[in-house]
Amino acid sequence: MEIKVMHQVMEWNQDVSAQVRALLREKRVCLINVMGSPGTGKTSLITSLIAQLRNEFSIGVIEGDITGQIDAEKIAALHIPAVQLNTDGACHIEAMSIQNILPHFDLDALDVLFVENIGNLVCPAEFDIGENFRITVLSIPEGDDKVKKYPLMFTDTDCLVLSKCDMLPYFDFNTKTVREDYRGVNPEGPLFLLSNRTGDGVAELAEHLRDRIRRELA
Ligand SMILES: Nc1nc2c(ncn2[C@@H]2O[C@H](COP(=O)(O)OP(=O)(O)OP(=O)(O)O)[C@@H](O)[C@H]2O)c(=O)[nH]1
Ligand SMILES: [Mg+2]
Repeated sequence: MEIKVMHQVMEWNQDVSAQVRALLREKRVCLINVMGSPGTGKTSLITSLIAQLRNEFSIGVIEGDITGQIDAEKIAALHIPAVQLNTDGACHIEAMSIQNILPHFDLDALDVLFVENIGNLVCPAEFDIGENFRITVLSIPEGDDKVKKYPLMFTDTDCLVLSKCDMLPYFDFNTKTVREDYRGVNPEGPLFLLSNRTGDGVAELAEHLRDRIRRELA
């Protein structure tokens, strides 16, 4: 399987997120920026959501990683258009990279473009990539203190997903603590508890996204 691999341009000097947003608005494409730690379950979540949403929306994925094309291969195996972005060391994706990659998708045919950001709870939250909305993923094994320790990732997001909830019996993870901390920094933000393994909670998140995507595309 041939995967298109692009590289992040580092000598940028301008924020082009507004241009990305304008183009996607014109093309009626909803960009969803998926952020969270390495291994938190971002690719698994995108895969779960593709299964739920692909009947209604035409979906594409940009897979961000420091190097390699493992995640783009996983998405392409689902017969979903996927481009791998390698940042070659950078800890976040920049709007300029999205702008460079967009011509590799048939934007006229696309409704939803997921971007899996680099696994990192800090830097991705600081960079607007032209997204319509953001999903922050936090998995149970990471611990329930992360909202307090990395607030920006939970403040500057439109939705918090607690993933790997099938692991709750094995970790001292207090969902009430996370819920309260999240309320404190993001009073309006919805929170979803789900498992990509068992499928619990995935339909509820998909329903929420369906509504949001329809509104963005209207
Ligand atoms: N038990 C359990 N494991 C999960 C769940 N979601 C993902 N995993 C596992 O967690 C590991 C990492 O999942 P990925 O989806 O690759 O995580 P990621 O955030 O995309 O990782 P990077 O791209 O490396 O940052 C894999 O072994 C998954 O099978 C879940 O809901 N429950
Ligand atoms: Mg991944």
